[in-house]
Amino acid sequence: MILIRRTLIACAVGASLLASGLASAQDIKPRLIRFGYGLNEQSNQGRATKVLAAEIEKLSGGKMKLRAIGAAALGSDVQMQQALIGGAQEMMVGSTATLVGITKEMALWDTPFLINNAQEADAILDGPVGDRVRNKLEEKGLVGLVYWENGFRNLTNSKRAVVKLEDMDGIKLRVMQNNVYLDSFKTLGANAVPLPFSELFSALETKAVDGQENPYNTILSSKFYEIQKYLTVTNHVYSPWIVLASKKWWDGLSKDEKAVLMSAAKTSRDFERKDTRAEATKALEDLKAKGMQVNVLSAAETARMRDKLTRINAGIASNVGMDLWQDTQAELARLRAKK
Ligand code: TK8
Repeated sequence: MILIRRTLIACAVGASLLASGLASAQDIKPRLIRFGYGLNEQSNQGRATKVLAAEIEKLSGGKMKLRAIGAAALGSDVQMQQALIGGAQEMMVGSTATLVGITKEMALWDTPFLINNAQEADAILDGPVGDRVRNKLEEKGLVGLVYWENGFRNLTNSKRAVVKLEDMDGIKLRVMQNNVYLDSFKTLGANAVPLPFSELFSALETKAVDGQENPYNTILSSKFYEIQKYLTVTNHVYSPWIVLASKKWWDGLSKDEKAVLMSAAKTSRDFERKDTRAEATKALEDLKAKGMQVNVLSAAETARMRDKLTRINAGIASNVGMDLWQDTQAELARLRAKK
């Protein structure tokens, strides 16, 4: 009898210990953040994601944990955006161009030849113009934290070297899922087809499309050199990425948690831009070494390209709003006059 009693007491004590053990284990269980991205782990996107994860872990003292999932394993940019809006996924990084269907002001970043160099990119994206565009996301269920650099986009294809504009005639060119890109490349004579990035490699490999356009870094990290012979340096647009959070989820975070994420996002941005720029300066040589045939579009042909594409600008301006368009032009003029 005494033995039974002792055992019962021991069990009760054991159970309560277990319960309190569980409770404290729950207290320290980190807040898990599923963070999706489209490129592979070895890319500039993958490297900056690691910095973001480490910074969040450090600043939160291990209370928040980023689970990074690359190579579009959580879906294409567009699919992830929808998952964030619905609250099924917490965070992602992806192209601003695929957000235009949600927030029309994002089309500003698709303006051909809008930004001339890295200094202008930083000043515009991190300044009032960039903030204005970023903040527009909130009413659509997204929070834009910071812009990362995707970079200046260049043209690749498997058909022929593009030396003059006419060489683009009939080239089946994959573009991002975005009307500005679609119109731009149709205007230039290409047969533009919108496709998610996650389907691009196999579309190029099977020759469903002949070409695509992306920064050097991506042509390298996604191994497009294996299936694309020709690279034409066009620098036709500066393309940003944006780090996003689900607003549904964000609204449930504490002030401290939001501050951790914002600060970590800024650290990741500063790293990402430096890292991307360093890689871009070497990437062209790497791509040549991998066997790509590279040509730089001449100044005269670039001028023709610009000229044709100014037709697109009026449409972008009315899409993003005349006010934002004019403020951007004024800000750029101010930056250019400073020099
Ligand atoms: C990766 C994309 C990519 C973009 C594209 O998910 O789609 O061409 O440049 O970086 O966001």
